[in-house]
Amino acid sequence: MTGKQNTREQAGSGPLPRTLFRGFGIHNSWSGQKFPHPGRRRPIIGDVQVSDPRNPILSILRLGAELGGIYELKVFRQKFVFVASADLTAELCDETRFCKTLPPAIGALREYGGDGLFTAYNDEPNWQLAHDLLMPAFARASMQRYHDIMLTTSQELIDYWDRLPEQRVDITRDMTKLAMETLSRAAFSHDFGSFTSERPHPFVGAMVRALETGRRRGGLRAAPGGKLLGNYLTRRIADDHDYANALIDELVAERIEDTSQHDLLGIMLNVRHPESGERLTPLNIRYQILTFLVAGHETTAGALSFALYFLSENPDCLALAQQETDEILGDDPDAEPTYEQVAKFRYIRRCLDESLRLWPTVPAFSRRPVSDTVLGGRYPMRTSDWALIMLGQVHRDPAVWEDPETFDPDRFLPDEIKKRPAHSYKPFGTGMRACIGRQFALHESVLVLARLIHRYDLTPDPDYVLRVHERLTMVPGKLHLTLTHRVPGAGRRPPADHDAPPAE
Ligand code: MNH
Repeated sequence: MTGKQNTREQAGSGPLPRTLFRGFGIHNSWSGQKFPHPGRRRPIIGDVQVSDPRNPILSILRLGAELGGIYELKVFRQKFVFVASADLTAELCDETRFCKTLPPAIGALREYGGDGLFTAYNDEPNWQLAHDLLMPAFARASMQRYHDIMLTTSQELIDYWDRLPEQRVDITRDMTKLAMETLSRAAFSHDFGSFTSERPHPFVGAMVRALETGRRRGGLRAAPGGKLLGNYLTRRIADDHDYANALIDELVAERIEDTSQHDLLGIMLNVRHPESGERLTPLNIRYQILTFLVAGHETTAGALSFALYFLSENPDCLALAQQETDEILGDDPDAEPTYEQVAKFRYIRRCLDESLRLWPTVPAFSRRPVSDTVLGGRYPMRTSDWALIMLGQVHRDPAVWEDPETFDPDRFLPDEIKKRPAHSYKPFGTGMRACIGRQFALHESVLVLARLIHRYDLTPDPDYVLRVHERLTMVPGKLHLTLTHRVPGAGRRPPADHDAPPAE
């Protein structure tokens, strides 16, 4: 956390007992309360050895599996509290009592994201300003324009796949290209040419390195010598940061003269707030561009990749989804869905929802109380205390989800959703700081899935075992699928020789 956050968010006050010595000097001390933690804790360094620094979220999910609805890890003087149960999550999602906070790893991202939408503090004026200015860019009229872009980029993907000599494709790589291209064209009217090169755009690699370093530096803050090491890490990734900034300059430079585009960048550069007349500053615009590049593509790429993985592993679900595309799109494998048709792929949407249940690509978000309170009737929380909601666990809480490891899209039938308690499914976060791009991501994902499975059958490698990678977000690692062209509607049609007279 930066000094700023200390003054903003650590001003704990109120009637809770101060446990002077037990929690003293610990960041996020929860007044010295102890929660279950994994393994044997070492003096001073705490649980640092049990978690894997390269895959922190995956190792926490593994370690936390047996620890119940709330547990902790301590790394030097930094305590992390994790919430894994649906009932505590529902409480933390109550906006009258709790709000978003930036844990150290996200706080460290402010070096790149500044007061951009994702990394802004709740009360920073630029959050409200950018939110008000950019919300219309996600309203229905804008989505219609993005729809056409999504059709074009998905066609480029299809052309690229159809040209390949063998149709065994790297799904995560190609979904990343697709989502990057869609986002950059929709938001910035910029073509990155992702499908004309073998590798995804180097921006992704640069950002992975830069943000990973930020995350590590955030984790180091509470360690002895952490600051020095942090400065070293900062210098090491300076090139990546320069690279990202140059890219952003390029995006902006293209547009200084051209004020005709009403995309996200056009709004940021040219539109004033309807009431206050305020505009975003050039520095804030830079933060927003980076935020949208990062937040807007890998999350969606991961969601698409997991959905394709689950469909390929569940042939019955794939068959039902393909049948739906045949009903809506007909027998032409090149058919493009209209904007209105995208909302009609109900079964495909359920497959996507179910994928995001099992593998939410943004794996966690953080909450803190707006004033001192008690969580779950028994855990006092001061405003300086915060908890990470671990979606991978909440979405498998056996109190809510029957047979939670099974991929079953029908959990998202309207009647089933109604039966579940509120806030038991939160892949897009919650409240005023929930995902601004949710509709964009859902529209893109359903459209792309529909087109792809309408056109292709998907065959996984026979010995593939899902291995999740932590990049900026969670994505399936080394996922290859073999595509075979299908004949849409073939399953429905009577045999080809149905006109022939009976054989006897
Ligand atoms: Mn998105 C916030 C998940 C796609 C832009 N996004 C969030 C949060 C989650 C999330 C969770 C809340 C984090 C928190 O509380 O700290 N987002 C997703 C997922 C997908 C996704 C799972 C795809 C699937 N997000 C997108 C897309 C865009 C986008 C696409 C842009 C076009 N998301 C954002 C922005 C925020 C955000 C911007 C921050 C919003 C705010 O705080 O005002």
